[in-house]
Amino acid sequence: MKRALITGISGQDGAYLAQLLLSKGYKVVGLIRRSSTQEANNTRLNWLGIADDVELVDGDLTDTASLIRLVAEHKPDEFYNLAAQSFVGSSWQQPTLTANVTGLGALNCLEAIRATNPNTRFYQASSSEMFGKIQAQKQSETTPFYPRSPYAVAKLFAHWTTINFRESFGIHASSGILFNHESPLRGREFVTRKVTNAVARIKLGRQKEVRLGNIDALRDWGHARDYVRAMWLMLQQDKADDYVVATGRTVSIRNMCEIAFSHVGLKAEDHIVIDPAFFRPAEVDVLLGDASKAKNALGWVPEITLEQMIQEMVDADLKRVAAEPA
Ligand code: NDP
Ligand code: GDR
Repeated sequence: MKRALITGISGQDGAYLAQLLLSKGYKVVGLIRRSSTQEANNTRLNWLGIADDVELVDGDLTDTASLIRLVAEHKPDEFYNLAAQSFVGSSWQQPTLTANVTGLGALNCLEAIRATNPNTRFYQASSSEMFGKIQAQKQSETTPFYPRSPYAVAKLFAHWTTINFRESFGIHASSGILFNHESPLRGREFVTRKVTNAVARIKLGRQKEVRLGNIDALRDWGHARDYVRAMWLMLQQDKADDYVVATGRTVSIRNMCEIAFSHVGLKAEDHIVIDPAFFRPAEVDVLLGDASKAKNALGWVPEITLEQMIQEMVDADLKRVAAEPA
């Protein structure tokens, strides 16, 4: 039985990745940080019905000793580092925390592997945000980076550290440069889920409008279920490498809103209010990924369209909102 350690298991991707690995017969250990409301750690795992099938262990990405102990104890075949302060907007409010968790956290994981079990294969959750102010119309593994937020700068540190540990110590360390991916398990602060949740609440008469920032930004959106499959495929290769994971289609926030509102027979323009509070100090205007390498080397292609995903998210939010007290 293969063993996997996942940091960030309580997050969107951690939950879907745990589900995928369990379906492949893995023993899954998930790192969670101590909180005064432990049940929050299980929300997404419960949603997928797998909370009882994974082992949750205490630790923190900023506490190298906890990572060393966990790798030494569990000797994972595969280590997926998905934990991060992952909200770009918050990274201007908490840049030092973001650097510590999202940047140095990856180094701490790699140090734990290097010190205790160098044969563990490592996956780093890199991000299309590293392309930032884009230097090519379609971004691939060879496109130069231009980060535009403390989050993206921290991810870039983690990305190059992953490559450096591969080249310096021969660790099987791969980096997935994943473009935006969403699902019904997406946090409500991210724009797709903010919109699908608002659509459900407006449809059910709980609110009238949704306040948004720059709705002209363009994103290449996929489904988290498709994207965790790419993570797993990367660690099954003989050689570690870096891969862009994207759909190759870019859509504005405005158009994404139209897809979401029209699913319940409403018009987006009747309910969107532009609010300067949601504009960012520096914006990433457009992202569009070229995932040819992942297609050719891993045989990975996305299976779920943006329309299918947004409709799934709206339907899930309609159920959740209907179950909440008015
Ligand atoms: P989420 O925000 O849903 O999950 C983040 C996870 O990190 C949570 O489990 C959170 O725990 C955990 N975490 C935060 N700080 C710490 C810490 N100090 N120690 C241990 N765990 C911590 O993110 P996603 O699932 O969407 O993303 C997964 C990874 O992929 C992240 O690294 C993200 O930056 C990256 N990424 C995501 C993309 C996307 O579109 N979703 C695209 C590209 C990259 P808690 O529940 O306690 O807060
Ligand atoms: P992003 O996702 O920053 O791309 O990072 P987010 O959904 O937060 O923003 C996408 C775009 O929408 C614009 N926007 C708004 N965003 C939010 N959150 N709220 C709003 O009200 C709003 N109005 C407009 C933003 O300005 C932006 O242009 C996500 C995260 O998952 C990262 O962890 C990951 O690395 C990248 O995707 C790839």
